[in-house]
Amino acid sequence: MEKTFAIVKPDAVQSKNAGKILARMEAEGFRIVALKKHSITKAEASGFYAEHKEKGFFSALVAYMTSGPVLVLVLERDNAIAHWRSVMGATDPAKADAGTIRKEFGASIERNAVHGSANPADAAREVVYFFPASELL
Ligand code: 3AN
Repeated sequence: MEKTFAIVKPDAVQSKNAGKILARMEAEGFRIVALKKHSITKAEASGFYAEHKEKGFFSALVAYMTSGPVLVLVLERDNAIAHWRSVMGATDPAKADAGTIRKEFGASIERNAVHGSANPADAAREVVYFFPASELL
């Protein structure tokens, strides 16, 4: 069993698609290990996306991720990291395959509905970034 970290981003929460996305997570065989609604601070978003801080879209990304509450989650199943990324689809919803969450719910490359860890090292870092061990159940 593997864990991954996911975010239901502000656009998806605001458009009331969070419930459908949670149902899709369970339908895909993920166990929800942790889940909370959270308002990401500017400092948290800047640290979370530190790898992108030199990119032109960084300040817009931080503004967007702090524009409204999100759901943060830890998900578990076999091959969780790769499977969740395949269910999310490509970063740009316009390029995402039919049936993926970003195709269905993403509005743009920035407002793309969901996040998922890219690899095991990122998953480990991202889980502890938002959850103490006592909240992993
Ligand atoms: P992914 O979330 O698919 O792993 P990353 O890590 O390359 O994609 O990008 C992190 C986030 O930054 C994306 N989810 C998206 O919201 C935003 N982003 C990535 N590329 C762009 C871009 N070219 N323009 C605007 N926002 C972007």
